[in-house]
Amino acid sequence: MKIQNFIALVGLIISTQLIAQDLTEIQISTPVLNSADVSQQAIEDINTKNAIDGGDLLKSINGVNTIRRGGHGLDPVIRGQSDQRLNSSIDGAIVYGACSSKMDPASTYVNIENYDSITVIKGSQSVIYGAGGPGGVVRYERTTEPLSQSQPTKGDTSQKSAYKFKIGQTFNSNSEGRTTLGDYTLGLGQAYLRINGSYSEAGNYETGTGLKPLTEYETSNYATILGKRLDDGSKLEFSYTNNSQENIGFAGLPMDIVYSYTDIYNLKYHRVTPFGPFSSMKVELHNSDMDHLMDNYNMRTTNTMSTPAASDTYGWRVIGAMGTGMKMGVDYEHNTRDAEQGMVVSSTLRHLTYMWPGAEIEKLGFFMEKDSTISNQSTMSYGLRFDRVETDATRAGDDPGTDHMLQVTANSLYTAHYTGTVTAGKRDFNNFSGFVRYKKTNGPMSSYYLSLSRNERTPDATELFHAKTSMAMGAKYRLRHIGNPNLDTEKHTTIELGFENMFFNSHVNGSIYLNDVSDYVTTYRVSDGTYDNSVNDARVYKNVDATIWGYELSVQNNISNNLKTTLNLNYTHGDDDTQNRPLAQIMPLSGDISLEYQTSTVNYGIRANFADTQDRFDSRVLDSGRTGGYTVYDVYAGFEPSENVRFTMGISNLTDKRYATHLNTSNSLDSTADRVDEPGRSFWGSLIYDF
Ligand SMILES: [Cu+2]
Repeated sequence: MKIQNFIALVGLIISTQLIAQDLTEIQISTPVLNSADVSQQAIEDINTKNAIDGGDLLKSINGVNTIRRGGHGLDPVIRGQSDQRLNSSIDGAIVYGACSSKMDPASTYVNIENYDSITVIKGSQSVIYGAGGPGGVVRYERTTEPLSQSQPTKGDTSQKSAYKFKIGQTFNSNSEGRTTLGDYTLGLGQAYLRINGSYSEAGNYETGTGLKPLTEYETSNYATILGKRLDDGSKLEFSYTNNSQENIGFAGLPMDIVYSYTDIYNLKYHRVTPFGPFSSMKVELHNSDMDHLMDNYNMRTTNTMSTPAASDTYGWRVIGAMGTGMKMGVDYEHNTRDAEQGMVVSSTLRHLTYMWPGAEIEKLGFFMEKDSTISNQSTMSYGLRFDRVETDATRAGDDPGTDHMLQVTANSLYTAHYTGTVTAGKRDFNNFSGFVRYKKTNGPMSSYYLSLSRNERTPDATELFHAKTSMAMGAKYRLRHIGNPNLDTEKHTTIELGFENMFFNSHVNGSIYLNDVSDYVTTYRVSDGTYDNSVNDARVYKNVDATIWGYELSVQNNISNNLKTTLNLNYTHGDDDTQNRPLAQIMPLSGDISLEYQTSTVNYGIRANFADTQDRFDSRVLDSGRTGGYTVYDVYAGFEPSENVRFTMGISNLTDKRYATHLNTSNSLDSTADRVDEPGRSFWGSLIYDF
């Protein structure tokens, strides 16, 4: 299948009610056409550009925007929520980045050519994918089956030599970026061995004005997957993934990645025969270890800062299916994050603070979810989740040294910037989340749903414990970034209406939501932008009340059998009700409109991507300021000269326009640019050979 179903598939993917229903189906008796196949197609069919990483790929989905800090590591935002407010998993492993400056949100570790499917659930429409995650769920997965099952033409189980092989090469002219990929599966009857890998590198890209911000990167990714379908049809699979990133430039940050080395291990047992009260069940174990080093020595002319960091996570989940449409389970995860702030003081590199002072967050969750059929046309779905969360900062009282007065404990920084004597210690949280959703289907292209949800999230390691110190610069502490160990949990209550219908021959699909948040965790400066108080100039955190509302809308029209248009729109509006100001990092009205022609072997398309001006911003910490609107154009084409060969090419940003999304961070290196601009015009292409 090719582009002809791209629009319909993306429609399926982004339609939260469908995805939520499909995903909660954990019956996995046979590899039938399920949501995994749908999304698997989608990852191949979102080929109207060469995606840099997982975040860049997600931008192809309406309602997902990204924060850009450099050429790599695009940070996805769904409904105004990013980073730890999205529950991101890689092959089921929960991944927390190892960088306290957000160089590596989870999606960064996805070299997309190595994955088969991507699933996005916007908002709180399911409780089985971990604690918190009010913005939604993002899952990257590989789907491997014995070749005897997935490839009947090649996989004669009597033959020992069944295999699949894919190789490919991509290029981008602008950054001189290229990715080489390979994917090999060896079938051994009901067992399989899959090895895949990719290597990517790119130089600094050029913006529409000819500026070349520091955006180069180099990454490699490989994985080994060993699995087997057991005699009863159950599946046992082990996978190991190695991701390596080196010399990643961030024009939008004070430092760059020297290296990030990641190992991810997964063990999965998906049982399809009854066990106790369960008709089927999933048992999964995961572990991820990350080592990260950032500095401003390696790729810049300065040499003052160096921060080693690490993030280690392990966990497991057990989910069982019972009766009709009922799932229940338990999950657990334990994350430890460490970072040490190093700075050259009086020409000696000194360890100033434990910036993530042994930050440990442990979560134990119990959940149940059920889909009930009320009538032929209507279903009621609901879920409940309880999380016991424990947080600690085991090194908050540790003194990193006594050689210099700038060497301080994390506790002394919390105390300097918050009320009273603040000592980070062990805290417990009891979090309750849940949803109820009513869906009515009137026909194949006609339905609506109404949902009400609550999502409770414990603040993350940075929000609670970050301890970055600085000297006073002109009697101000602007560079300090201090977490608040006394933050409360964030409570999101959301009402959402979704609909799908045919209007004037167009397939219209959309959702509108209102999210009322108690104790939203926000970052700010007490000086309120006046910068006249030395201590209050630091970046700190507090809980506020907030309101976020918005919509996603998609309209598809078939002009003829081969010609289609699609309009995607998304809008988010965020208010900090306590401080009576806009929330930071909120994308204005944006979207795209495309015209596509396709047959079974070729496709051509032109697309305009646009965003409105954003006048609502909070420039104290995160926003650069007001952002102008823009429209940029892409053209693309794809060819399948034979069943095994796929060739795509295109030009992105056709008019070489200089622009930046409102979410992009300030450019800290180029004086002529106020923020990290998006790439200018680029010719790109890819050639994939599958045999
Ligand atoms: Cu970093």
